[in-house]
Amino acid sequence: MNNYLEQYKSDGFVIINEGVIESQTLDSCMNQIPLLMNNIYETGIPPRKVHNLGQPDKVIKYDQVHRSSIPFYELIKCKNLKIRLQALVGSNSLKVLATQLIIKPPSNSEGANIGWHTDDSVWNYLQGEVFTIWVPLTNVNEKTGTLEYVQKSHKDTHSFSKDDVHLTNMQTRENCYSINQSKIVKCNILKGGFSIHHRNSVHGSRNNTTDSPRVAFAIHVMTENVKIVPGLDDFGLAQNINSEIHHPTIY
Ligand SMILES: O=C(O)CCC(=O)C(=O)O
Repeated sequence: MNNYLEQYKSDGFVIINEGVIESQTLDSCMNQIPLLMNNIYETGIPPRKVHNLGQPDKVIKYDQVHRSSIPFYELIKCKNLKIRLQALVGSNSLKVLATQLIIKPPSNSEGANIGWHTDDSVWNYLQGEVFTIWVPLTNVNEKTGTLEYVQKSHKDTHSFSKDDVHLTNMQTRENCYSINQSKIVKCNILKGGFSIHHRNSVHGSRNNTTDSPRVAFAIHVMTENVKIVPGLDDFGLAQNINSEIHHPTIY
């Protein structure tokens, strides 16, 4: 087993702080943001949902941005990422389930952070190997409101609610869930690196105290070892599973 995989299995996440994704690929995505903010979608397909657009003190989020904007699709398909993921994950295949573009403005307001949650709390319709690749488009550190993980929390049982987990607030969640502060690991990642987290790993991110927006692209992926639970809303997954626009293949 490779070291990164061992770390992922032990901690519930792994941080690859190496220049895997080329700057040009990340910059092309950053250059799309003004277009997206003006509802201009290169492919003609709108994102599934846009949250908080026009609200400067809140996290702005675009769901399924990869089908609206070509550079995000190209990032998913980038060769270096594919090679690293193939070596690290070791599955026969890896496909995109969903993506999110998360833009966190510099602000100390309550709506400008992301409360503790697990991705699992919205994946009740899926059993098996689904996880998240978190790609910051710029350098991230504590000041930018980077992603924070609770080490080994994937081994615990959680009861996070199913509301839009990426838009809940950190302060409220800290009151509801007791987090072991000594287990928190903050992602300090230079541009080109990324992290991977388990579906049951607790994570969240605080306010951005810099002068520029913190931008990250979350790619939720599934291996061949995944099953759709019958009888639940699967958000069109079964119907579109073979569509490269909706669910691109990484390898
Ligand atoms: O970008 C963030 O701060 C949160 C990301 C997240 O929750 C996720 O990728 O699952």
